[in-house]
Amino acid sequence: SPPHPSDLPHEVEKAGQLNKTKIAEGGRKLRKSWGVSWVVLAGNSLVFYKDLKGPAPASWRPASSRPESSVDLRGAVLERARDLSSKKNVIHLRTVTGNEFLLQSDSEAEIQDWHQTIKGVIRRLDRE
Ligand code: I3S
Repeated sequence: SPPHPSDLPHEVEKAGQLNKTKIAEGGRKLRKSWGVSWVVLAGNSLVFYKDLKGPAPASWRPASSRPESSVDLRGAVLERARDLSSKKNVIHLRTVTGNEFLLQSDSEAEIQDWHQTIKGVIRRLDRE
């Protein structure tokens, strides 16, 4: 069975629902495919879970769901996406391995908060 959140080694800094698309893999451009994900920022990673059908879970981690993927934030670059999407409130994340993601929220305040919080983790890792 999946670990209970309290058994996990890292504290969750932020979690929530975002629209997400991967736009590059290892530096190779991918065709966009937007979808809804549960995104969890914990430790040095951004972790993506499949969206749940139905109401939002009470806890940050959808019960009995395994992460779809996880991104190592060490050396990553995060910017507001200017010309990469017609959508509003989009951030662009590029990892050292050349994987690139767009994350989008209908709420400008939410995407600003994600931007600042993820930036904080990247800066902390840069100083280590
Ligand atoms: O950057 P693009 O290629 O204009 O991205 C759009 C397309 O991926 C489109 O899919 P199809 O080309 O398969 O029809 C998506 O539906 C759009 O959402 C993408 O643009 P936005 O601006 O929404 O990121």
